[in-house]
This record gives sequence, structure tokens and C-alpha cells, in this order.
Amino acid sequence: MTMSTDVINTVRIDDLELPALWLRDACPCAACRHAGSGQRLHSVLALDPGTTVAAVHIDGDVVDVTFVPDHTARFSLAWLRAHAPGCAPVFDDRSERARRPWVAADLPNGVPTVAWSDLRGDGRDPGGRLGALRDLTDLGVLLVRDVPVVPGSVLDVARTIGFVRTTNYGDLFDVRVEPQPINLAYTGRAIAPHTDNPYREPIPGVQLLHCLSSSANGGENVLLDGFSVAAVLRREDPAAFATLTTTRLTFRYDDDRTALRASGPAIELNADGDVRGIRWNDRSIEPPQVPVHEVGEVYRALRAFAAVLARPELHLHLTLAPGDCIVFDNTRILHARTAFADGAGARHLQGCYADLDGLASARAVLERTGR
Ligand code: OGA
Ligand code: NM2
Ligand code: ZN
Ligand code: ZN
Repeated sequence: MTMSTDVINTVRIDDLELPALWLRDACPCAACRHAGSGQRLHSVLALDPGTTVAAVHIDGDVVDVTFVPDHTARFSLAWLRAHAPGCAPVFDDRSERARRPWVAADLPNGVPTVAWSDLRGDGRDPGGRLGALRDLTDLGVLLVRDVPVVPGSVLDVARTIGFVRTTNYGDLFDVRVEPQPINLAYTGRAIAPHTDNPYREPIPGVQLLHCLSSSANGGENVLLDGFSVAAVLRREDPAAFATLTTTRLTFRYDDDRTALRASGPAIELNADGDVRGIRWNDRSIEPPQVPVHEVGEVYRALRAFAAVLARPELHLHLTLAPGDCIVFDNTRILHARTAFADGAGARHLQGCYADLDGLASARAVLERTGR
């Protein structure tokens, strides 16, 4: 089928509406886009705002478009359907809408689990790696089993899902009782549900904790889905929910060599009003810097959030054994641990951070190649 008129500003194919300027920008030819990376080879200034279409020819899945000024582009109709303006889903949507929020009862078998060899992609289950990356993305948690009980292995696990994010705590950090702790993590105290490093910008998107040895006496972990916590608050106390989405809280960490501060809402919304992130840590929150008449409501909302966090039905319990490594979305999942006292065995975890973009990329590459 060939359509030809003097000036076409918008191409219509069935229910698709494709503005000429948008089509010209999307041209995938080797003069417009670099073949290997898909990177655009010219600036937006090189796109003529007066671009129109002179002719469109459709043959099965192949759509040829001739532009004024002179250029021709060949598209796949399937690609146009998937990418047309207003039709494509947001690729990097990490909000509650694009995920699977859970409470403990939704995971009767506990945290989704993968063997270390399967996560690497050379184990017995050929679909293990993709399944694990999907679980980690959608549920926000993953337990990797049979990681060698060797210091530093946590970095190997991180490198199979992304890139290690070095911080003031190092490439990796040891979580165990220390004589001069620079963080409450390095004591035997209980730690309430929190996300790590809210005093940093950007906050590390992924956290890993690898168990090298466990204490016989306490030190159990709890995980909660912050998207579900926020949903409970939105339903039961909309005023507190609104306060926590609009109040900028400041978080702080200081030691001899370090002075970190960052601020943001405890519950972060995207432009559509969906929850996309949780920032919460009792240890590092500063007294709120808000107008005096708002102080009372902010504390009321903080208490309401903490009260939901304390609900047992949201708590997924797990006890890490040597060789277990939990991986979770640190912008969504809160983690906690009970107090412990080292006796016969001393509790020792090694942790590190990575970012969510690396995870999204690892998953997308697997989905693209089917391996
Ligand atoms: C932490 C932490 C968990 C644990 O160090 O931030 O949450 O199980 N540790 O010790
Ligand atoms: N550690 C374990 O964000 C935090 O301060 C939690 C982080 C010290 C790297 C602890
Ligand atoms: Zn082109
Ligand atoms: Zn922590």
C-alpha cells in the first residue's frame, strides 16, 4: 500500500499516530544511529522542525517512509507499534505499579532462592539466572545459596548482577562486633527496619549481605516490602502518607573521615503519584527542619510509619546460614536484625552495594538474547 500526498504531518497506520518529526528522529539507518550502540549521531538541532512526510509504503512488517527534506527511513511495523509516542511503557519504571508488592503471607516459601552456580549461569537450571533476576526486580529480594564461605565472595555475587558501588565503608564492609564501632551495625544491638545510606545521594540501589558465620544466639534477619508499608499507610492514614511524601527529611552520617548529608521524602512518588522509593533509617534521621506549625504533624506521620513497620504480618523472617547471601532493592525493601551475643560462634557478614541500573541491564540483556 502506498500513501502519497503533498504534505503529511502525521502518519496514521491503523490506530497508530506517528508525527513526521518523531518518525524522522526515530530513523534507525546507519547515517542516523550508530549501529552497535543505537546512539543518535546528530543533535536535535539537525532535526528540521518543518519535517513532513512525502510518502509511506507498507509491505507486511516493513514500513518505508520518505521525508521532506529528503531522507528515507525503513521501520518494522512491530517496532513502531511497541514504541509509538504515548504507547510505550516507561522502560525504567521502578514504581509499585511495575513491581509485585508483597507481605510475608505472599511468600510462604520465604525469600525466592537461587543457587550461586545458577545465578552465574553455569549451574544445572538453564532458566535459573533469568528467574532470579526477575524475582529480584519484581519482588525486590533474592537469596543466593551455596556462595563460597570465603571472604570477598560477596563482591563476586554483586558482579553477576551489576557493578560494585564503593563507599566510605569500602568496596565491601564487614558486619560483626567491633571494639570501636563506627556504625551501630558493628555492634550486637538489634537494628530496626531501615534502608541503608539515606544520607547519600544517590542512595545505593542494591544491597548484598553474605553470611560467613552466624551466631547461635540471635542475629536473625527480617525483610519487609516498603511498597506494602506505604500502601497500608495510604489506606489507613492518608494524611500521614501525604505528609511523608511531601516532607523533605535530612539524613546524616559522620565519622572522623566522613561527613555525609542528603535529604528527601520518606516515601517518594513518581510524576504519576505512584510510590517509587522508601528512605528510612532511625539511626541517621535528623530532627525535621520544617516550619514550626508542621512539626507536630511530621512526628505524628513518622510515628504512624514506624507503627506500620512494626506489624508482624509484614515481617518476613530469615536466618542466614554460612554461604547464604541476601540481595535486595535498597530503595524499596527494609531490613532489620535482632540483637545477638557472640558465644561459641561469632556472627560475621560481609556486605556491599551495587545499583539498580546494572540489575535492569543484566536482566534486559538476558531477555534480549534469551539466555
Ligand atoms: C546493616 C544491617 C544487618 C545484619 O549493617 O545496616 O542492617 O544482619 N545489618 O547485621
Ligand atoms: N554499614 C553496614 O546505612 C547505614 O548506616 C547502615 C551500613 C555500616 C555499611 C549501615
Ligand atoms: Zn536515517
Ligand atoms: Zn542495614
